[in-house]
Amino acid sequence: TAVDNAPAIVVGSGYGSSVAALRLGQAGIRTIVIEMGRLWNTAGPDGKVFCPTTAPDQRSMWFRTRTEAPLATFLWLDVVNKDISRYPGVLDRVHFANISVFVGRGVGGGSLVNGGMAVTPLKSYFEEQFPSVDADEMYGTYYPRARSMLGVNSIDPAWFESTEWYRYTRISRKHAANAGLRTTFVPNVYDFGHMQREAAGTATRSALAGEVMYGNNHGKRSLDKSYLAAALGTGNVTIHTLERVTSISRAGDGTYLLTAQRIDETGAVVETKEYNCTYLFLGGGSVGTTELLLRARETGTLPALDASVGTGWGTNGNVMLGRANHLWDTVGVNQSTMPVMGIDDWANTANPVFAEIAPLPTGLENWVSLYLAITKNQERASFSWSGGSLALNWTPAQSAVSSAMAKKLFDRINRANATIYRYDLFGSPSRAFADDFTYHPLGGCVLGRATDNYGRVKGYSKLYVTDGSLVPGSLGVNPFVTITALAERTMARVLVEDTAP
Ligand code: FAE
Repeated sequence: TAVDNAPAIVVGSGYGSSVAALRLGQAGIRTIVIEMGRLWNTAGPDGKVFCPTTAPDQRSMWFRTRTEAPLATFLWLDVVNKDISRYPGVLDRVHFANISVFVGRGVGGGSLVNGGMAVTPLKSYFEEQFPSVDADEMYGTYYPRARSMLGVNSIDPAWFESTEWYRYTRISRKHAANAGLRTTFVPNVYDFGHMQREAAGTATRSALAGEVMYGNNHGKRSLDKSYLAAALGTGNVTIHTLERVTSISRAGDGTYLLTAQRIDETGAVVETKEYNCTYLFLGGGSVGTTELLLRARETGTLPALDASVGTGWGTNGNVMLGRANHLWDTVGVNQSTMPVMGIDDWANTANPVFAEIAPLPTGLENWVSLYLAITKNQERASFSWSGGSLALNWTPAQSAVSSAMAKKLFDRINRANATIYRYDLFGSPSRAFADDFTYHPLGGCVLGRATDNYGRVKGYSKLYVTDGSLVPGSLGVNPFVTITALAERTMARVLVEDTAP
């Protein structure tokens, strides 16, 4: 087979990889981005790029015959999930023994499917998690750079107070206030100007049409519209899609050799490709990057990788739950899918929780207040490579730590409002807390342990990690702004120190 050469290769096209691709391209370095998902830019037979959330089709999920939405049921009826045909759809749910991980697949990675919440963590907690990183430099330079490149904006507070589309958020705010809890606005990359035009009927609805997890057809500034568009604009970056990197090794001259499998839309491998590069940037996400490195260490293709590769993994303490409201506390038929507010009880050292007020746009009044709680869960797990596949030793007891913390907070809210939990949302009866999945997989190649302080992988030169696997399992808030800012910091350093002729 022919070998495709480039000075730099970037694996994946999520946050970490998109930053790497843009900064390499701007530095005049020819770069190939290899992404296992498809490019989401062509409309299907219905005239839309992404399928509707309420009527998911093959575009919704990565090679499934049935969708696997986080909310499995409603009133215990199996009304949420639908049969679909196998196709490289945009959302994947990666199953491990006791936890599953939701990830985006396609050019733009998680930015295609996520809720767009663009939150900068508390500086004090960032310092706790990243003691070796200069926090002043992060908060003075790299966070602002990331936010501006990502197109972060905030909802107009006056519109928020008046629009029917955020009634569900205002109800949850009231219930939190009744328990003496503080709420805070969270910024987003969804264009709130567009959203207001959706509400006014002058723009095509996306956030106001229930779209989020299976992609937004309008309004959201996903990476393909920000970093990756700019990367392609340099003229130095090429993106190869539907190609999955399966192995990495090192040639005698110190360059890297990659094997990638190109698949068609049925998932069949149609070509095995070889790539060769001098600089290799891994941005496959916490699971994707850790899998590649662990496999390389365990199968002996990169034997000098550090023993800590595969360790330090956490869920960012994610738990989802719903509360049942009183009949007079309607959340509204109309709900925007983009969350804009969180209950901030992180300063409560006995039980730190940051809980996002999430939508449940079922198209009818459901009296549900839904939340994604981010808890300060200190539990960590490790990946292993055995029998040709990736395993993760996260246990149900480790998830129970998150649920217990969420329960403490929401018991307070329920007491203050004389309300109860909803038990019908997550599959099996009487389950109030969904702690068996995470949207925020973090760690596996932790900064300063598996890599140096800038994401340079220990044991090898010119090999870098730029994604969520650098974060040691917890951030306290949604992770993508931090992943982006850390990648900016890595690229600023690497392009000065490592690529000089
Ligand atoms: P990621 O964005 O996952 O990108 C990795 C890319 O690499 C993917 O496109 C993969 O297909 C590709 N890839 C992996 N392995 C390979 C391989 N071997 N060969 C080729 N390609 C490969 O990584 N975060 C927030 O901050 N705010 C939110 O509101 C938010 N909401 C979320 C909602 C949902 C439903 C989900 C699933 C996640 C959400 N997140 C949110 C998390 C956020 O999307 C996630 O932290 C980032 O996307 C992680 O960025 P990475 O660069 O690490």
